[in-house]
Amino acid sequence: MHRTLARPAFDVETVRKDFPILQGHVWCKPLVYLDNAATSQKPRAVLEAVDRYYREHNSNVHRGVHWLSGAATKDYEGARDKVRAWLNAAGREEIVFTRGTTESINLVARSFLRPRLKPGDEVLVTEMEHHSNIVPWQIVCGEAGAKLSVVPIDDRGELLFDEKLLTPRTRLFAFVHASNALGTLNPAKDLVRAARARGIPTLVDGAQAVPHMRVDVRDLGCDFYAFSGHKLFGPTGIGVLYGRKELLDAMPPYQGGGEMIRRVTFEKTTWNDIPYKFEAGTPDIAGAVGLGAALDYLGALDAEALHDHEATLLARATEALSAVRGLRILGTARRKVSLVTFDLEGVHPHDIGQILDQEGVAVRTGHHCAQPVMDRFGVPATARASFAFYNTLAEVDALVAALGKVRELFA
Ligand code: C6P
Repeated sequence: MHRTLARPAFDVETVRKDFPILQGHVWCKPLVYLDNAATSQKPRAVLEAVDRYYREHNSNVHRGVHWLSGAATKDYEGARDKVRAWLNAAGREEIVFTRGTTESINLVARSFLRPRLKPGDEVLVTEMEHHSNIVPWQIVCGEAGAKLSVVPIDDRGELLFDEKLLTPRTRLFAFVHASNALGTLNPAKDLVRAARARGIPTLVDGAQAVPHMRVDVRDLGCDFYAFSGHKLFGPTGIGVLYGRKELLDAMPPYQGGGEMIRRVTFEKTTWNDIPYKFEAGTPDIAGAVGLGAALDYLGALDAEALHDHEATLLARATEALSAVRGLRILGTARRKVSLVTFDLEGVHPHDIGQILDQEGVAVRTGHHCAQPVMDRFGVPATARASFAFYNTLAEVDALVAALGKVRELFA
């Protein structure tokens, strides 16, 4: 007789116990936290690592000969090693700590793109970008007399990519890996390949991808990859820019100050090696420690089981929400991360958000910092439920039940 070795089912209730905030209540109702794309909740392992750092190792990095400074430096640089391994980057010097995705993109706009831009040049983005992956390019294009060009999207929220959009004037292709407004998961590897074939560098905004999947930057082949720690179950205030060594080496510093220098005189300053050249001033040491702890925590979970669980949440939410009278889902791409954006006929999204809140259900409403996406779908704002691996099917049902109340109130 054959014995099938089935994987144990993902035990979401056990995992939830790792997240203290999820045990909480709002308005006397159990919290149903469905705003994970804005920021995710933190497991106890992260909270404790940050607390331990401040209690036992707090000091400044790279600067002191004393024991504590050595301990803090080891913690901070250890976190860099963890991020390198997580992303499968070739070297630890390719991992720059920033404040988040937004700062990572601004760094590339200022230090990589700006010096290369000439009048008439183009930067290719997509119609589904977050403002953080539009405005920094727009600013430097404005200074240089260059312009943005845009990959349009279809009614499902999938890219209508045409290689002709990559022209001899394209100096960078910057695109979102997973859309925060629509959930679309873009074929990042194919897009990078198309750009590389023309010698065009790429930046991938990974803010919404990393919480849902393992990303291998060498497999993707991109030149830059940006993400925020706080969406990856780590602390706020810490983010990552991955950049290929040759490019980072050749780039001028982003900000001036301590740490990023080799030698300073009043006549001339020379730069430190990468990544320190891009880390002026005292960094967010505790944030890096917390991010490292988040990666350790995630690494101990079964990635495939998390993925399957999130796919189940997305399927259930999509099906149940589609059945709500007057509800329209924006973003029906064939490959999505686990979030659902919707509007409800006759109800302002802000009202949806407030009524859901009274039921303990936290969703985000507004333009999601993606106004071009709102324009594309002809709406000023939407509501968005975004899931993490610790959400449950019962929470999806709670969302649907709360939307039923919204319907009743606006009948
Ligand atoms: N999106 C959301 O609720 P920061 O703020 O730097 O950590 O991340 C900016 C950012 C960049 N790209 C994408 C795709 C994002 O989703 C975000 C943040 C949040 O959707 C806040 S607007």
